[in-house]
Amino acid sequence: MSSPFISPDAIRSLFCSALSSMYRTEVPLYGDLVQLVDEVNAEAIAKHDGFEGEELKREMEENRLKVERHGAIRVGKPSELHTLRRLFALMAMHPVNYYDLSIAGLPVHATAFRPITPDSLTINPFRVFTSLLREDLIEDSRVREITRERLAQREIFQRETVELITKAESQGGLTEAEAKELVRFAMETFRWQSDALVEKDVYDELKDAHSLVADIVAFKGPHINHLTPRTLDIDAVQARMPEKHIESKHVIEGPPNRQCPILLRQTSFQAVQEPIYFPDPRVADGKVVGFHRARFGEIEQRGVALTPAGLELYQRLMADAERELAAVAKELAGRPVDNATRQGVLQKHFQAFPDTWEELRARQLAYFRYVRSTRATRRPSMLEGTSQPIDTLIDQGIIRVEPIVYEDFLPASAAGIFHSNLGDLKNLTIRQGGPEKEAFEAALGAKVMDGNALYQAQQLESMTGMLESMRSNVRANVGKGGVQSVF
Ligand code: OOG
Ligand code: NI
Repeated sequence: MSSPFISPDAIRSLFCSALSSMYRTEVPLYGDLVQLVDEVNAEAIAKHDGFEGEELKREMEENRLKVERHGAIRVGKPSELHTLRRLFALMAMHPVNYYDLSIAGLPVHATAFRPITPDSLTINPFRVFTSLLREDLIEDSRVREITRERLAQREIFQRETVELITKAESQGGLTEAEAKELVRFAMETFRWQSDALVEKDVYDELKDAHSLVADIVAFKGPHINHLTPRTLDIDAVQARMPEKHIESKHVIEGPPNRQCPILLRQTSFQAVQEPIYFPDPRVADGKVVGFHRARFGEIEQRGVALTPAGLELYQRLMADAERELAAVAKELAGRPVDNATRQGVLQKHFQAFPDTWEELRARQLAYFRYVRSTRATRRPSMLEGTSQPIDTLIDQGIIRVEPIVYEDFLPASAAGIFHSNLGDLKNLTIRQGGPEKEAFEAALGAKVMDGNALYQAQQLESMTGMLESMRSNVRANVGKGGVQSVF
């Protein structure tokens, strides 16, 4: 009998699409960005027509690109993170990697909920970067007290959301109707709520301590603060923003432009200023107006996932480049280094990072998927009697190698993105704390997975899967031509 439940992948797609529609109406900038990204992606794909195989732009990728988004939210207390983990699990999204943002002066730590299997990622690679406030890093004891007290009172989930999560866990899934209900109620948690949880003077006090604390504690819900489409050419999108009257403000985070994109390049745009209403019993309608900046636009370009050796090289070159950029900034006497200068310095340092797929693979700097090429399917006799190294089979076009996309985030870029959108951080003092991964996992109610281990497993599985399929191909031909050896 077929299952009465819809697949977690389908629930994720419903959720992501509902969120995207909601965000489009809430933040018009998002709709404009998506339109521009779609245009640039279509052009990039057209330009690379016929160059299949090695490129990241496989056909599958093109399908996934149209829906690919990542969002971000910030929650205040452990129980909120815990319920989010249960909610996302129903959509086959699991916590991958631990991000300690205290090193960047931010009183939060984070993970990203995302699909983890290649099939799931192909269907819809939706991810949510999720931060949890670290009360222990708030310097001011009064602000810490307010934070604790206000967060204790708030409930960011609808009763129905929690009931449906519990139901799904006990019955092993959700019917399509139940899944739609879940998505509808869950949207309430993610949407913008302009009625603040706290009074104006409390908001001001929180904001004075740290605008991130105000953004997390002063509201009734953890409004999704951006929803990012993925582009194939971030430089082109950046260059064409003025055409669409979108103000591009910040430098591109991450590595420079390359023939073979690596990791993640991102750029974000100044958050919109929005009215918020504080409760105030002294005025006639019980509310006073104020303003808050929380929601912003962002785009990203994803490249190949790097091995630990590749990451080490990346970090070393980035550190060298940042040192040079710091010297440039000094000469500018406080004026920010512009994007062109930054990219030039990065390009120079990244000459030392191999930029062909062959070399990245040979030096084991990046992860690849090994697939049997269609040539091998059509000409099984090519495999008979062979005992050849994998590199020869790749050279002969029998095995095709494809880069594995980096599905995670970069701590330094994430920190930069927080900073560029929090406005002026008047008083950026937080306690020095160091990572608290165990406390984070205790709140989550699960261990965070290791992104690197996932890429490694994916590479290995593709290799064993491919070898197995070649063996059975050879076996099928025994008797037709006589096979002496199988690898
Ligand atoms: C999250 C910032 C991190 C990214 O793309 O690195 C992020 C936030 O501002 O809440 O989304
Ligand atoms: Ni982001």
